[in-house]
Amino acid sequence: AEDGYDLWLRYRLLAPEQAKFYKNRATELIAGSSTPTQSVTRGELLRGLQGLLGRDVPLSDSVTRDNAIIVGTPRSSALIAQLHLDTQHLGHDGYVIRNVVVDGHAATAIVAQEDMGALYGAFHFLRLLETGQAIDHLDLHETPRVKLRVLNHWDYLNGQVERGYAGASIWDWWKLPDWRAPRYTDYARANASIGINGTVLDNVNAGATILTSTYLQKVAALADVFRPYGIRVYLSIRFSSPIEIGGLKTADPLDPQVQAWWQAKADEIYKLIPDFGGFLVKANSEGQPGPEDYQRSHADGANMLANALAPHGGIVMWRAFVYSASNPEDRAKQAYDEFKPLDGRFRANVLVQVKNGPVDFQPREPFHPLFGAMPKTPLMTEFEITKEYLGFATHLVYLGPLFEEVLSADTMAHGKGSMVAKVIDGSLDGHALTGMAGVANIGTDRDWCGSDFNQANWYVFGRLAWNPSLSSRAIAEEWVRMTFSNDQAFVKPVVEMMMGSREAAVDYMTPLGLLHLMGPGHHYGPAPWDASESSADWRPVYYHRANRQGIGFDRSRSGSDAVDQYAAPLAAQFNDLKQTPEQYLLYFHHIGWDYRMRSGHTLWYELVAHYTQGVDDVKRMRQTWLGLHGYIDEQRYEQTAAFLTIQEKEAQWWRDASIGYFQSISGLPLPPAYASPP
Ligand code: GCW
Repeated sequence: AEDGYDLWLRYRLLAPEQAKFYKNRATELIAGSSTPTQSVTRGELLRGLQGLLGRDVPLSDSVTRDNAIIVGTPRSSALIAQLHLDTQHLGHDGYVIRNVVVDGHAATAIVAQEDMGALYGAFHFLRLLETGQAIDHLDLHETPRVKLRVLNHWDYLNGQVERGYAGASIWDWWKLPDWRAPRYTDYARANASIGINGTVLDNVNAGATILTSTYLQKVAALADVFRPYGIRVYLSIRFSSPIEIGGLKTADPLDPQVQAWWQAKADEIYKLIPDFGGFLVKANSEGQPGPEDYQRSHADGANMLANALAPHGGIVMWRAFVYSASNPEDRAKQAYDEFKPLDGRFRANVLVQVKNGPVDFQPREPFHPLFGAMPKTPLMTEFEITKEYLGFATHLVYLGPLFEEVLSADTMAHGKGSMVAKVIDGSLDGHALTGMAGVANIGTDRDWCGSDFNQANWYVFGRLAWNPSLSSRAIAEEWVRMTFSNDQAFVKPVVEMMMGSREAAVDYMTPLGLLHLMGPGHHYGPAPWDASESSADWRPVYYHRANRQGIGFDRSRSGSDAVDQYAAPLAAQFNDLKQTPEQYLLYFHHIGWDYRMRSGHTLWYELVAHYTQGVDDVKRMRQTWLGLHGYIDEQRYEQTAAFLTIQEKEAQWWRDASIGYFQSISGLPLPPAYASPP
C-alpha cells in the first residue's frame, strides 16, 4: 500500500520505455565511499537507480564501458581530477552534471568541489530520471543562492507540535540519544534532496530544558545522524535560560555573569556538536522573555548570544515577530517600529528573521515592510510551511504561489528591481550571510505532512530556498512527477489544480485584503464575528473593522499610516485607494460597501463574488481529481478525494458564514446573481 512515507523519493520502476532508455545510460557507477557523505551519496544513487531502472547498477573503480555514471570531487577521485573541470566556484554545495568522455568512453559526471555538492548533484541526477528528463546533453551548473536553508520545528519536548497537523513530533526524546530511529535518516535524505541544510529542532516557544546537558546529548545524537547529509542542527533557546537552568537571578544581556553563562553553554554545546549551527530566538513577543525585560534592545540580546557563538562559528537567528497588546493601534507596524532603528547594530553573525508578511502567515498579506528597510542587517524570511491559517491538514493548498508572490515582490528599496528575493539572497545590499526559514509541517504521520499534497509545500520551500527565483509552477510539476506519475494526462491537470489552489483559499477565506478572520486560538474555520480574545489584536473584528458604512483596516495616512513603512513609491501607491492593488484593498483601506471596484461592481458585490468563486474553484478541483481515478494507487487517490470533499464542504462553510456575518453588518441584500447558494 502507498502510505506516502517515501515522499518524492519513491524511486518506483519507471515505465518500460523510459527504464530501458536510462538503463543504457547508467551502465555502471563509479563513486567513492571514503567519507560518510560519499557513502550516503553512493548509497542513494544505488538505491535510486535500482528502484527506477529495476536492476542493480554495478559499482566499478574505473570506466569499463560506455555510459557510466561518475560522481565525486577532484580530491576524492582521480577520474574526476583528470576531467580538469573548474570546481573552485562551486563552493561547498554547488555541483556540475555533464556528459563527458573518460578513457574513450562516454560518461555522465556529477562533479563538485566538496562532498556535499556531489550529494546534491546525485539527488539532482536522480530527479532528472524520476521526472523523465533528457540526459543526453547535460551541462548543468548549480550553486545555491541562499546560504542557510533551514526548517523550523515548532516541537515541544513533550511531543506536541505547535501548529502541527501531522501527528506528534518526530523527535523521540525519550529514546534518544541511544535509539536513533531510521526515520531520522529518511528525514535527512528528504531534506538533502531539496537542499535544506539546517534544522531547528525545538519550538520558539519552548522552555529552557533543551539546553540541559541531558538534552544536549540527545541533540548531539540527531546531529550525528544528519551530519553526512549536510544538515546542521540549531536550537530555539529561551532567553531566560540562565535563570531557569543556570540558577542566576537575571538574564540581563549586559550582566557579565549572564554573558559568562551563555559562553560556557556555547562551549559545552560545541564540545558535543562541533558543527552546531546556532540559536533561533523569539524574544519579547507573545509573552516570551527577552532583553526588553531589562530595558535592553533586541540588538543587545542578539549580540550577547552572538558573542558566545562567534568563536565557534555559530550564528543567531533573531526573530522580528514581536508583538504585544501594548501596540493595539496597528499590530502590523510593530516589527518595523522596533527593528528598523536597530539596523547596523547587530553583530556580523546575527540574522534577523522576518515573517513573510507584517501580520502572521495569512493566506495573503503584502510583503513585510522590513524587507529592504534594513540594508545593514542580513534578513532571513520566515515562511510557514505548516498550514496554520490555510485549512490545516486537509485543505489542498499549494503554497508555491504564495512564496513566489512574496519573493518576487518589489520592495523598491533601491528603485525598481529590489525584489524580496534579492534581499534574501544578499545581492541587494551585499550580504554573504543569507538565509531562509520555513516552519515545518512534519510529524509522525506515515505521510509526514498530514496529506500527500502537503508534502509539496515542504518540497517547494526547499527548492525556493536553494534558488528563490525558481518558478513555483515548474517546482509543482517536478513534485507531481516524482510523487505520483509522469503521465501528462495526470501531470497537467494536477499542476493546474495546485497552482490555483492558493487563490481559491484566499477567495473562500479572506478575499480582497481581508485577513485573520479564522476562529481565534485554533485558527480553523471562519469566525469574523469573534471578539472574545483577551488581546484586541487577536480578534477578527479588529482586522476587518466592518460597520454599517463599510469594511477594511485604514492603514493609509488618514489611518494607522502603516503605508509609510514601505519605500516612498510603494507608500504613495498603497496610500491611494485608486492605485492600491485590489488584492490588498481592505488591508490598506476602509471603504464603503457601495464603492465601485474596477469591474464596475460594488465592493459588496465583489466580496460575495470572491467568496463564491473560492467555493467554485474547490468544486472544480474536486471534479478534476474525480477524473483522475486510475492514474495512481487507490490509497493516495482515495485520501485526496476524501480531503477534497472536506475542503469543498468547508469552503462553503467559510463562504456562507462570512457572507452571512458581513450581511448582518452591512444590511445589504445579496446581489441577485448570488442570491441562491452556489
Ligand atoms: O503565528 C503565530 C502562531 C503561534 C506562533 C507565533 C510565532 C510559535 O499562532 O502559534 O508561536 O505566531 O510565530 O511565534
